[in-house]
Amino acid sequence: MKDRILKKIKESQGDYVSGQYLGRELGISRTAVWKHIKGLKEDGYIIESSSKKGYRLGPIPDIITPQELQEGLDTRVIGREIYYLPTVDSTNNYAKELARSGCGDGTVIIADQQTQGRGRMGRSWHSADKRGIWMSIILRPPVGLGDIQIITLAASLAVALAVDEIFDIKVGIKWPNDIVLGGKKICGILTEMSMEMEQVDFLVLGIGLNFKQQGSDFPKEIDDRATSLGVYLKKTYNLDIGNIKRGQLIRPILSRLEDVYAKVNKGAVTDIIREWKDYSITLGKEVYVNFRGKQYKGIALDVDADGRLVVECEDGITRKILSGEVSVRGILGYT
Ligand code: BTX
Repeated sequence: MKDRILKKIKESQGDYVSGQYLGRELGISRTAVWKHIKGLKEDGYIIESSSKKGYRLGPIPDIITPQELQEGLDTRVIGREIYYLPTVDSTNNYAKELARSGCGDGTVIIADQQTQGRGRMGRSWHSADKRGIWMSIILRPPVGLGDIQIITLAASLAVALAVDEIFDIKVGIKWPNDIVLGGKKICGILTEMSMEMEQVDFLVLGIGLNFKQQGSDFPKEIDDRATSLGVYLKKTYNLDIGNIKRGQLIRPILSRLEDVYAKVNKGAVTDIIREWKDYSITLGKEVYVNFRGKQYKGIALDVDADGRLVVECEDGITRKILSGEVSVRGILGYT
């Protein structure tokens, strides 16, 4: 009912709508209307109330509820179901629970804040309140285990394409899926999966994208390696993104994700790799890689059809790395 009231007061485009009219249209009492309006205000909407004229919606704030995100979302699978949480330990944890209880392909879990955001290999991910995009997408791909790495690459490609579309800037992707601007990380992706009888049951793509943080919002330990879109755009183009809502970037990310996910499911893996390479800042660079417990220095030559990084190591052997740590020369020395 709250959603229907919101829709009605949005439709009036800044004019007052009386409680009586809303009650009549929706078949509820004026007191019930008032209660739902109170709920909408608690969600963060600015609604002016006048005893004579009724209710009027103010400018829409930076809210990431399903109602806001789904308005204008052009996807068929990704984000058709969205769970919003003001705060959560980790959207990936929440997503895994939800996936086990049987939710659909493309379900999105999004939070304003994470108290225990997770990175890869047990590391933590700093997720300040309303400053970034902290979301997880549950996928149930009909593909085999071998294509999981491609989906991970495809996810970073989707973020890169969306950032390009909205801000007209070209990010770099450090293999497999760190997104970098000006040598610093703006986005990390944590892919987790559950197998059943040797089949992929579900996959959780956790995307953490620094959006509106100021430089001082990052803890000391990471401020030499982390930045946000806001800091980068201000510094490079003197562009202030204070008024841009997270939803304006979340929707294109979900749309581009739907495109690349469809391509993976169709088997169009070479298209994904080709597009991914266009953003790569790893290929052609000197890298350090960990391979079966040992560290090697070499040159990153290519990404193969399985999404593995092909590295020509100093000992003359070419190794194919499926996952793990890669340090690239030129990103803060080696990062
Ligand atoms: P990662 O292991 O590549 O990166 C983690 C490392 O990055 C940390 O050890 C720290 O040095 C640095 N770091 C921590 N926070 C930030 C930040 N906000 N910006 C830049 N650098 C940072 C990358 O892991 C994968 C991160 C995925 C995060 C998403 S958020 C939604 C979902 N839920 C969840 O718990 N994780 C994912």
